[in-house]
Amino acid sequence: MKITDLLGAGDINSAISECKAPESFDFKKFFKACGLTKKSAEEVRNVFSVLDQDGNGYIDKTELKMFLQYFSADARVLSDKEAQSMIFAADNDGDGKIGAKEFQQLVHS
Ligand SMILES: [Ca+2]
Ligand SMILES: [Ca+2]
Repeated sequence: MKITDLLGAGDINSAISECKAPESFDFKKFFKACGLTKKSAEEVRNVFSVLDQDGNGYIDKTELKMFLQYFSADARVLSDKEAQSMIFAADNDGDGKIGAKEFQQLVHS
């Protein structure tokens, strides 16, 4: 499944263009701009499975740094700080990774 099967291409583009500047990534704004917050739990889970590139059930920091590129191939890489802040917000069980349920809770929080 591709991300564009799940979210509108126009919404993705505007979400990405809002965080072009270094250190400007705000996951709450991004989820809203790309339309993810309006999706059902199941749809959010499908997006999660795209973001979990190696399919191990978690989005880790390495995968998270590539986060924007899963939405658009020419988007920038997130900084350690940006990736870490999203993990910090999502990681309820403290394992340092984002699980499917944690991701869904983060999107719908
Ligand atoms: Ca993974
Ligand atoms: Ca976790």
